[in-house]
Amino acid sequence: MQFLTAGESHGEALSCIISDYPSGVSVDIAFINNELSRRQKGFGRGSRMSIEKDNVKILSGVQKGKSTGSPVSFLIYNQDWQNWKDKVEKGRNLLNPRPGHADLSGILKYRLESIREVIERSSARETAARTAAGAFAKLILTSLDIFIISYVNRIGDIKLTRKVNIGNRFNPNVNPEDRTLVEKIEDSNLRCPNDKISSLMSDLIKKASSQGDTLGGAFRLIATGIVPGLGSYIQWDRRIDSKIAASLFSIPSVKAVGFGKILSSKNLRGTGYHDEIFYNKRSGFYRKSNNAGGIEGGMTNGEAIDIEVFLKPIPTTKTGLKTVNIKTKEKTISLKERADVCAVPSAAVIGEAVLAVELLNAIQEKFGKDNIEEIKENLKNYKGYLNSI
Ligand code: EPS
Repeated sequence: MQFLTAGESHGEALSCIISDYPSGVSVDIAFINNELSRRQKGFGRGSRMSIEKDNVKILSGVQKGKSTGSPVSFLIYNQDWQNWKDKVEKGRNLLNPRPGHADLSGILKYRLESIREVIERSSARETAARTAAGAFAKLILTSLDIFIISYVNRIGDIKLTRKVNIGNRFNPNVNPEDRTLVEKIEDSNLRCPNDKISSLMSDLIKKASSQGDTLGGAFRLIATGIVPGLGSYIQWDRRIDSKIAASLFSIPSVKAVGFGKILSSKNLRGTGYHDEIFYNKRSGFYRKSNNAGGIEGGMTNGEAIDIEVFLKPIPTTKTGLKTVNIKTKEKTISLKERADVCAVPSAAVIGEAVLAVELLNAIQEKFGKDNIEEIKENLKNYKGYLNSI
C-alpha cells in the first residue's frame, strides 16, 4: 500500500489517500479509532489532546464494511479548527525560530513570511493521519497472525534496564501471559510495563514541566509472527531494514533507530554478537538469541523484528532557547506556544503504525497485492513449503 497525507495542524481536517489496499478486508472502524485514541494518550502531552477526539470519516474504497481494492480515502477533522478560524496571532513571536524545529530551514526553503506557515504542516499533528493508515495495515497483519507491540523504555535519564522477553511466538490472541503484558503496557500512562520505573518517569516529566523544559527518550518496537524472507538482498532499495528505518525516521523527533542489540552492545565481536543457527524437527531452523533484531541480509530471518527508537526532546520549551529574529536579526528567545512536554508514548504508537505499513508492503511484494484471501493462500503455501524443508 502507498499513501499520501495532507492537512494543517489547525486546518479543518487531515486527509489521507491509500492506494493498493487489498480487497476483501473487513474494515473495523472502531479498531482504527482506538488506534487514534492510543496515539493521543501519554503523560506529558499538551492541552491540545483534551480538545481533540480523533476519529476517521471514510470517504471511499470501503463498501458494506469491506475494502473494494479501490483507493481508500478518509478525513480526520480538527476540533481546534473552530477556535483558530478567527485567531489573531502576535506577529513578533512568529519571527523567532525554535532551534530543533523546522522553523528556520522551512522559512528559508519556501520563502515564507512567518513561522506559522511552517508549523502548520511540520507539526506532529500529521501523525494522526499516519496512525490511521497504519491501522488499516494492522487490520491485515492481525488476520495473518502478525502482531506489533511497543513499550517505552526510556524517558530522560530514567531507563528500563531489563528487556522484556518477547519472542516470535508472542500472540496475545492465544497466550494469556502475552495478553497480560499488552494490558499492562496499555494501562500505563507512559506505555511502560514496570510500575516503579513508570512512576519515576512521571515524576521526571512533572519536574521538567514545572521547569519549563521538555524530555526525549526511547521506545522498543517488536513485530512477531514473521516468516523468513520478507525484503531482499538483490537490490539495495529492497532491504527491509532500510525501508523500516526510513519510515521510523520520518516520525518527528526520531534521531536514532537500532535493530536488535546494536545500540546497547558493549563489545562488538563477531563470535559473541551473531545469532547462531540451530535446527530441530518441531521448530525448523531457529536461533537462541536475537541480536540481529530479526533481520539479516536485508531480509527477515524468522525471529521477531526487534527495534529501539530514540527521540530528541520536543523543541518548544516554555523557557525558550537563544535564537535570532528573522526580520530584525536581533538576538532573542525562541517562539513559545502550546506544546507537549514529552511525546515518547505517542511516538511508540506511531512507530507501530509505520512499521505495520512497511510489513504489509513486504508481504504484498511476496504474496500479492489485490485480495486478502489470495494473500492468505499464498502465505499458507509458503509456510507449507518452509515446513517441508
Ligand atoms: C499534535 C498537535 C499539536 C501539538 C503537537 C502534536 O497541537 P498544537 O500545536 O495545537 O498544540 O500538540 O505537535 C508538536 C508539539 C510539534 O512540535 O509538532 C498532535 O496531534 O499530535
